[in-house]
Amino acid sequence: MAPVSTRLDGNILVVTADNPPVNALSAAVRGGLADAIAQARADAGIKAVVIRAAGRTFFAGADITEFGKPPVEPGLPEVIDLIEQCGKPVVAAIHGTALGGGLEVALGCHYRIATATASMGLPEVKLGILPGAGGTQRLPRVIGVADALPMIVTGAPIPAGKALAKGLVDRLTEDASLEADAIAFANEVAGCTDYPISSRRSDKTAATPAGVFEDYRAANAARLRGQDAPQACIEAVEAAVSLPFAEGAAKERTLFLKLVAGAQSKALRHVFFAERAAAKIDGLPPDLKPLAIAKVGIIGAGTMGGGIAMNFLSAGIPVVMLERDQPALDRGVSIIRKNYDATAAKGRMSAGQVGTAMGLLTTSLDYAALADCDLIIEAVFETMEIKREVFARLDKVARPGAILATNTSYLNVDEIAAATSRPDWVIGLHFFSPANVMKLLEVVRGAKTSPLVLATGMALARRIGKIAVMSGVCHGFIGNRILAARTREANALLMEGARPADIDRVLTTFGLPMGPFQMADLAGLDLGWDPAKSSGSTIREVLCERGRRGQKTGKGFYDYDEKRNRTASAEVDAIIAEFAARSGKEQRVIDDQEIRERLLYPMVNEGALILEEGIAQRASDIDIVWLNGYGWPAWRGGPMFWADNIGLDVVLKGLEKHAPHLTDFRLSGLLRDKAAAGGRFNG
Ligand code: T1G
Repeated sequence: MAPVSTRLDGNILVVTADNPPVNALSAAVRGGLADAIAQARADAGIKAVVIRAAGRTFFAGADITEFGKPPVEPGLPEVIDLIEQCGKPVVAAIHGTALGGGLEVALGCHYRIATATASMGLPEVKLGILPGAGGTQRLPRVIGVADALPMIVTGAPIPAGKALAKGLVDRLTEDASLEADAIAFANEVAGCTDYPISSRRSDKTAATPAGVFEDYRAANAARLRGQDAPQACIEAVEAAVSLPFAEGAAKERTLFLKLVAGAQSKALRHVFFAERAAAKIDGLPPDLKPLAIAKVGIIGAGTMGGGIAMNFLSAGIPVVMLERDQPALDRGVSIIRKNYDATAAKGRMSAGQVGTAMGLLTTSLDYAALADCDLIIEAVFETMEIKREVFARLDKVARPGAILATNTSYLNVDEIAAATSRPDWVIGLHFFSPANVMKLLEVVRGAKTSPLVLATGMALARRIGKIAVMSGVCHGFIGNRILAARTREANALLMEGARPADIDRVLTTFGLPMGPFQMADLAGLDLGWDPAKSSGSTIREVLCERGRRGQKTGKGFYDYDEKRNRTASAEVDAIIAEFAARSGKEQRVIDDQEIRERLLYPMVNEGALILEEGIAQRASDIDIVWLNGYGWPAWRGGPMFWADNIGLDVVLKGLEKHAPHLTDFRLSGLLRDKAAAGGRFNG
């Protein structure tokens, strides 16, 4: 069936696109829109046009699956020009998410009405490109540069109410009456004199505050560093205010074509599809219906337990939180309240929403309070002994059919499950700290975890707004196991003469938010350190013994001023050199290239081992873990995608070159074989 149909309603031509699941503007849809405009121009009886979409949303953008393939006419810019030059009023009827090319189609229309629940935006920058169908030229003309610039450069959508306030839409309506209201609106504007089409075409140059571009560049320099698309977005909007429309559109096209062919956009498009692939579990029966989770129990009201609880409370799911004593419980509740108040202070939640969320929280000191929970998550101390004890108790109080989940970051989920009589109901739900903020959730499948429990875990992750990746059982699962491989090399490099600040700088220059020693100072060097037992047997112990316990003590691997600005410490370098000498380690100068290869290549190798062992379903899952759990720069696509692009043979040669220095290293056969065959991890 053609994805675009038309019908006449009196003198109004109603054009409906129906291209599930999100009405992407495929070649067939573009052709259908062009035909519909031609029909409207040819028929004198037609006085105005309504463009709408069936299903759950107005056009959600160009069809991303077409990128990288030979272009098919008509192109989207041409279709939008046809709409704008139709000669009769065209009204966009927007519901759902009008995104990218979808909003650009709406901008080519002369009027826009939207449902109150709709949102709209130009997220192309998140794909490493820019709005390539007139968006950078029309949006500034419709809502002004000051409002258009952040929308285009950040890709963040705005709700319909804000769009109305900015003049991006002309009227709000309800979902149920959108089509009828759009037709009524079209009748209103058809032929009316005080809304001449010429005044509605967006080719008038927008007024621009002086210095808006310089100020924006200065305010966002750190955030935009290394990324091509945001810079190009700013350049395109500058063209919108300095050039006539046609020349500005040509500039936009040139910038778009350069970006879409570039490595960063290919990486970001990989990420887009990888995130969606991660939600799919190979081999699960397609008709498997996840269990309903109506009440969650959480054992442990510490930072993790409180953060985990917030995910469910914010999703409207009641939580009962358990602790060993009342003071710990009270502290936990106050952590949650403080976090919500901070969110409300930033305008991200209303006081009412905070009240509703807090109203869903109950607390108890008694395991019996968990008896009617559908899911119980343990977030207690990270020792196997304590976790097995907790699960043995849960086994006695949890109702049959309740899912028992551990939040362990490293420990063996099968061993924990074995403490119960129901290992098929046990799963790992590894949240990342802060659990109410970090998007990543590793869903750990035990050897006996049932498909139903696994499917429920994955569905629940989506419901609470997490990006879930399934992992098998190994020490550290996917993310932390790869982090451990990097940490081993970072520590070895210290002993061989690299300075903490150099190692961190190589990684932050690469695009990671922090290096291992900045992270260590933030977390605290004295995690798990016992002064009574300390024997100066590691660099961290020596630093702790010298009072260098991390940022919180004003010094760790770095020195910190009262504003927590960090500076490299000559004292630390001396301590490390002395420790290395005592350990019989030769110190030498190590260049950035060696540091980078020795930190990143072992990560790729560990990812390959994880694939070989079936711990991860696919290489792109590993990419998604490191993007969303550790801040790997999305415009590099993830560690496995990045390795594919530099060449697995280059990675292998680098590992072979550094082999004499590598610590606890086992070369992956998969990496070796793929390198030899000129293969890629990501297909
Ligand atoms: N093209 C092709 N497929 C798309 C698509 C798109 N634009 N958007 C979504 N899909 C697929 C997706 O892969 C998944 O497939 C299914 O639809 C459901 O998506 C010229 C050049 C709209 C908010 O960046 O943000 O316009 O896995 O799981 O969570 O300037 O999809 O089922 O096989 O994400 O409800 C700009 C991208 C494109 C919007 C819905 N537009 N999409 O979220 O469902 S570039 C975007 C989204 C552009 C112009 C430029 C979200 C959504 P499958 P989903 P969702």
